[in-house]
Amino acid sequence: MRLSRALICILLIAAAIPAAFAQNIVLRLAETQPAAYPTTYGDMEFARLVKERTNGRITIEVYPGSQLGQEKAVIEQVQFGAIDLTRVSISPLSAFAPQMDALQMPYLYRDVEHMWKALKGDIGKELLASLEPSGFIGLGWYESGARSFYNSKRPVRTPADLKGLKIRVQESKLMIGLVSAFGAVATPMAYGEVYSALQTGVIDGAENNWPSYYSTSHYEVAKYITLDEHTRVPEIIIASKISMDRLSKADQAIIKQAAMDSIDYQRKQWDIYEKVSIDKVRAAGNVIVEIKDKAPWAALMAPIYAQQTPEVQKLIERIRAVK
Ligand code: GTR
Repeated sequence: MRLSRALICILLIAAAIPAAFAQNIVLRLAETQPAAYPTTYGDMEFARLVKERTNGRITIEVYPGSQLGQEKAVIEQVQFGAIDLTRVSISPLSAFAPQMDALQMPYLYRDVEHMWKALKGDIGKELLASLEPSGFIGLGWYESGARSFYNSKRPVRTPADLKGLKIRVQESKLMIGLVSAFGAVATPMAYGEVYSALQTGVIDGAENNWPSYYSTSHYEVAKYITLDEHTRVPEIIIASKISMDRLSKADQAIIKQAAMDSIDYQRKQWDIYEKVSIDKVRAAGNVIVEIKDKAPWAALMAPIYAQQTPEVQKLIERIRAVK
């Protein structure tokens, strides 16, 4: 029996379809920030690069706005493979990987470039790799500016003005210690609950970077912001080791490289959004207290440094030595 050419073509295509489908992979990425936010823009760029470099075979679906849960719960799910990827702050991640605390020490970096030199150099590479025994594959870092205090009660000009204020912190031991060392009452709470807690007076204030202060509308209910810039807390993209182990080595490499290649894009988006946030908050008439001399603030952080494990102390020394 001779098959016509057309029939052969149809048979070949039909045979290829299941194979192509079988190869298609969809990975879910959880993002706590809204769709219009620089970390989410970074996630989208990461997803775009993966799609392009696998000719559409791997799709990363980005779920912004905490659709897949609040950060701590998401990290747990990534650990046991229920969520494939997430972009989180290293603050909550440090509960799962305490060495990460080295990166969020108060008044550690001389400036933003110092932080990026550490992240892009050996220290950053080692810290990404150090996550594997905890069930994560560290893929890359994103910018998150500097964090400062804001509250609904009064202008804070000195650390003494923070005394007794109930300040929300991320679910991080280091952050609880830090805020307590300033004399405030640290209240750990998920990000998504902070707005109503401020509004109802359950807490007096919180601390975050400009884009978060603005995009969450916290600035509308906590009018006093003090630019003490106590920490720079990098954001991180992590994958579930369980999810990554299911992929070929070649696909793992594409994903790792794409995450790294999305960093510069995210940093640019960060700068743009940070400026917009500052302008919007100024225009709203908020009270912005500048801190010229941060030395008295930094001095209060000595006990936090003293409490760190030898492993974190060593990392801190190495970060400080980065020129
Ligand atoms: C933001 C960060 C979020 C979240 C939040 C918080 O700056 O982008 O991932 O950690 O802070 O304070 O909970």
